Amino acid sequence: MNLENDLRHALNREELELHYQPKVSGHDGSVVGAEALIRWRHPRLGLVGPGDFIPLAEESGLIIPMGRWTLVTACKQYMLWQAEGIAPDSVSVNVSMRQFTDTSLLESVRDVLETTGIPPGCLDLEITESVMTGNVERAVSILNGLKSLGVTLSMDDFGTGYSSLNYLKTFPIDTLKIDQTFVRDLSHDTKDAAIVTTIVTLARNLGFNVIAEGVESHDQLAFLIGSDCPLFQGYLASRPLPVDAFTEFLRSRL
Ligand code: G
Ligand code: G
Ligand code: MN
Ligand code: NA
Repeated sequence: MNLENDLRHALNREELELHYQPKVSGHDGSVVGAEALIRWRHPRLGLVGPGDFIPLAEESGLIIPMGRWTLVTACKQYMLWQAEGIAPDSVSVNVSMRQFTDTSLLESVRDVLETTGIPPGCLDLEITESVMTGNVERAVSILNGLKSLGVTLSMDDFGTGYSSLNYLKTFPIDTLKIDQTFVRDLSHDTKDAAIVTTIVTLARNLGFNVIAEGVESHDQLAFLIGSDCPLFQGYLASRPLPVDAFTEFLRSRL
């Protein structure tokens, strides 16, 4: 068995699928967004998570066509939700470092906007702080290029990487996603609580939106709402769901 070889065929054999996790307002439970999370339905191994194949896809370069497939699939799906009148404000797609630095990214995004007709402001790209570790001028220029297409940008896993506040100032991003490691022990760890309130203040003062990840309990949510961070993602609202189940979730929240 050779996983890399299997992965090579996964796209053509239509073994990849996107699950979606809602981004929710803690005030009224309304769904403001959907994050697309890739899964591989392997014929023998069953459902394989991205942690087990994204690194392989990055090494082999397969991440590039796979990333294109993810963009197209998520945007087409968004347009189906829109046609049904149940679309949230946006759909988010994760973009890894290798995809980010690939010269074809801008063209892929431009192309998907054109072919699917998704309003650019309804497509959100999630990047990580690792883009700050390479050539920063180049990173800023890529981000500006994406912004000029009208899509929004989220900084994923914020607080876990090289978060140079200096770079943050020059990055044209829209949203900070507070990493789940800070949220996990929020209710008992005063340091995590301090970090979360500080990130929220930072985001507010810089004019960014902010959302918390990995929210599992009402206690965590209550703290976040009290800290002016009502938007969240996490098992408390829903696990990532296969597309049909997620569509039902959207219908139920209307
Ligand atoms: O729920 P989960 O196991 O799906 O996600 C694990 C990791 O995989 C997260 O860091 C997430 O950002 C990443 N990931 C999920 N889907 C995609 C995708 O379509 N593209 C990329 N590059 N990363 C993804
Ligand atoms: O893209 P990102 O690195 O943020 O990926 C999010 C990861 O977190 C995915 O693997 C997703 O399945 C997982 N996740 C989402 N909500 C929760 C949660 O409430 N608790 C935990 N432990 N993991 C979560
Ligand atoms: Mn993400
Ligand atoms: Na994250």
